[in-house]
Amino acid sequence: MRNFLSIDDVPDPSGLVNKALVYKRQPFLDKQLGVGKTLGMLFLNPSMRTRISTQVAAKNLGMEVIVFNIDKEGWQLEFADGAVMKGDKTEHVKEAAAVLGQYFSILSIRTFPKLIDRTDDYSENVIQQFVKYAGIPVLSLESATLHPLQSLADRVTIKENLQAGRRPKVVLTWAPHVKALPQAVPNSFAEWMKNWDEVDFVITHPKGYELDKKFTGNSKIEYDQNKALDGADFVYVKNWSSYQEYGKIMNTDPSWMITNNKLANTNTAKVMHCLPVRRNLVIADEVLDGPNSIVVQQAGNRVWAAQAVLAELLREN
Ligand code: AN0
Ligand code: CP
Repeated sequence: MRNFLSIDDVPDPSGLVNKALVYKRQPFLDKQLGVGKTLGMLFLNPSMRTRISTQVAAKNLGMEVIVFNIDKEGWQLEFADGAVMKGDKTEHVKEAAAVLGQYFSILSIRTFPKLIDRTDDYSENVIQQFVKYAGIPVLSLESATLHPLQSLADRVTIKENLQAGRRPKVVLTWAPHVKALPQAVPNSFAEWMKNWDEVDFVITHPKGYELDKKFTGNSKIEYDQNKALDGADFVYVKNWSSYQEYGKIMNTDPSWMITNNKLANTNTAKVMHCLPVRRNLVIADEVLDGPNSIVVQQAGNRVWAAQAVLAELLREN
């Protein structure tokens, strides 16, 4: 594994899940593996879980970590090839990435989509230029279209909660939100679920919220949320803005919020969300405070997912 930008970089996703679960039992198993190695963490956008869990993971492996909030503390970067840099951009990614590549063993980056130009966002221009010019392995901390560290932790969490002898129904449901959010989390979750032969995967959302087929493939779409939730074992809740009408909010129907009533016909489904979650807009208090929410366990597993990925990058580079 050279980089970790999507599931396509992972030769054996189930093996990586198992490695994460090994680190959960033995956090310091490989505490020498990263000694003398440095992880650079570059943030172009906010983060709590990804930032902290990846730092903890790196430290468990003996790595040093340097965090750089480039959006707030760095020079403004130019990404366009051939730009005449007379505006507000001080430095081109060609130099910035190449320089950072000299300082670190692994470079990790969070870069959200702008949600204006779909072609530009879906080209993954920002993270791909870091890959091109840094010359060291690059780890995604959520890019324009994918959040693979999240999805790996999600799969770890589902695996931990499987009922023996039962093939689970996993439902990804859209829920309302007041802001236009990226498709990265649902795109990525769909990739990691459709690749997993131990689950039945269904996506439900209002019309107009279809995700890019590149990520969902032949996954089943059920537009009736109640039908989709029927018999579900896991309900993964997430808002995203439209891919078709790119970056737009097409629907704010509060009846899509996840409540206990919505979950009544599930198989006492476990409820998941990547967090941060807006209470009583996306998921009701009664669900988040109830016995079937596993959102905190899910966020906890971010450490072990990141540790499994960092260990692979350290071993193979
Ligand atoms: C971001 C998103 O939806 O991609 C990050 C989630 C991990 N969420 C928000 O901006 C609220
Ligand atoms: N789930 C997630 O990536 O959270 P943060 O945005 O806080 O990192």
